[in-house]
Amino acid sequence: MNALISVSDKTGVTEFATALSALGIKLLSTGGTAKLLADAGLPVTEVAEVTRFPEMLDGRVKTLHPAVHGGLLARRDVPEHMKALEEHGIGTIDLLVVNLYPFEATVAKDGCTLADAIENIDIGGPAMVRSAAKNWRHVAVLTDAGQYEGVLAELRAGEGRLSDATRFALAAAAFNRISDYDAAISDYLSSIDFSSASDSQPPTRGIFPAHSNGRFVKLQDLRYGENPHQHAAFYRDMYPAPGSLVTAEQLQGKELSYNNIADADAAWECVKQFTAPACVIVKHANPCGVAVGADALQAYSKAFQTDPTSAFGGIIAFNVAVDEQAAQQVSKQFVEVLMAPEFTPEALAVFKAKANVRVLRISLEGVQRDGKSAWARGLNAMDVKRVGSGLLMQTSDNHELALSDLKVVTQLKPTPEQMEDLLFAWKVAKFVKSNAIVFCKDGMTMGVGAGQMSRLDSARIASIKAQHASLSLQGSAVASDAFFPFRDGLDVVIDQGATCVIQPGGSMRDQEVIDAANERGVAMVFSGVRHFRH
Ligand code: 93A
Repeated sequence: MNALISVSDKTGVTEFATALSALGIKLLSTGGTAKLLADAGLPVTEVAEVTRFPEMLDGRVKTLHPAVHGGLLARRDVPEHMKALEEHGIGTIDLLVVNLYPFEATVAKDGCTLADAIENIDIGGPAMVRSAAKNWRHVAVLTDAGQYEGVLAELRAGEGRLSDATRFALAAAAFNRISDYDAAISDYLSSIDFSSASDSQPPTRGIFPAHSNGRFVKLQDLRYGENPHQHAAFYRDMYPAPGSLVTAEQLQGKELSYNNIADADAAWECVKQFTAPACVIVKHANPCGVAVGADALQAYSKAFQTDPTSAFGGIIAFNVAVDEQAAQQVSKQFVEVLMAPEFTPEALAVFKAKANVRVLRISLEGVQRDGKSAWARGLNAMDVKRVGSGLLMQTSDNHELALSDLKVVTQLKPTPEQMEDLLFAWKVAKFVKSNAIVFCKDGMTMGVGAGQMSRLDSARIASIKAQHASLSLQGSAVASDAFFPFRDGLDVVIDQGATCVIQPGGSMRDQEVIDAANERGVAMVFSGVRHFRH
């Protein structure tokens, strides 16, 4: 049995080749890999000896030869194929170990020029991988160091043989790898502004490539979709952003459902915005309670007060570690999913008693929220929506408001405390489905009106919510995700007790709305930014 080993990432390959050699498998290898193995004292034949052709063109042509591809592609069960090999003095290659030139890592580096990228497009490697994978009935192909251990165990147990199922699975994995690799090349090349490419400078890259090859890797099949009669699966981007939901580790609880995942994402993205300890409770993709506090317990208790009815069966996210006290308080309510960057052992012990609660730990390390580096990190900093047979892509709505962006438009100016509540309300409104009206006071939501076709109705609903929770809206701050088209919506929130309002401005009737605010003695600021969320 012959193995051809040609790897760029040489992690673990010496140990693997040593084990193959000990099983009596003959080793063939390309220049750099052959040298490494020979230096380790392994008997290895250079591919150049087999092809009777030196590696040429700076290594661009190493294995692109019938002596290699014949050995990979010949069907062992077709006598004519085996006769042809014999006639041309070609030996079979039964095991192929290849990992490719590091194209993805190269283009992810700052300062990568077009020439660097091009030189890192592997041609011979993928060609061999395709040949071997096509001939999976007779050839096993490994494309990742993570596969060495399992294959070795099976080879040892099967006296040098792998099962059909294993070879088939390896072939599927190989085509996945090639497909991801080609997608990375195609995404990169089609994102480049060619006129900006030079020998010494990295080219300018657009945010959106001409083709969308954004590849997703399946994480799991789901029991069902949004409704039980729909089928569903969960995928992650090929290059997930740090701190994104797909990087979560589930510590306990039932399997996540489709709706759990969608809601968990909304809660997690919202809570990530805050620097003070914060808690977000989500139901049906909308926050029904958001608060900041001195610690997890206080943030949760405040968030829960907003709308205890809706919080039942909620998805709860924290941006700080959950300790025992917070855990005990949370476990008094029915929770579907709980997320935090950390849980103390005592907190985890509290949840142990509630085996169904899905507890997710998501690291916040390396979380960047600048839109600029979005492309380098892949699709995950993108917001992607499917429409019939199409795709809408946009950079995610990660705009952060600075105090200097705000324009006070009324005679009354907000006090520093009011300003704090306004900014808090604004952060929450960004995560509420439009039309969004959010009442806040003292770092907590007091009433959330979400997803209505009219802003006026959202204002009314937010007020009703506060009444249901017996919260007083006297002296509250209100955020509106888009401008008030008329004064009526503003009048509703002032009638309820709001004393300051934040909204983007920009309506034809801004003056009417500003006049109304002045007439009724409330402070209003324009943010200049809209946060529609559909
Ligand atoms: O330059 S290539 O596209 N031309 C080839 O013929 C070829 N054959 C193998 N790249 C080629 N390879 C790649 O070389 C493999 O995919 C592997 O990544 C790398 C291993 O080279 P070395 O053993 O010299 O370090």
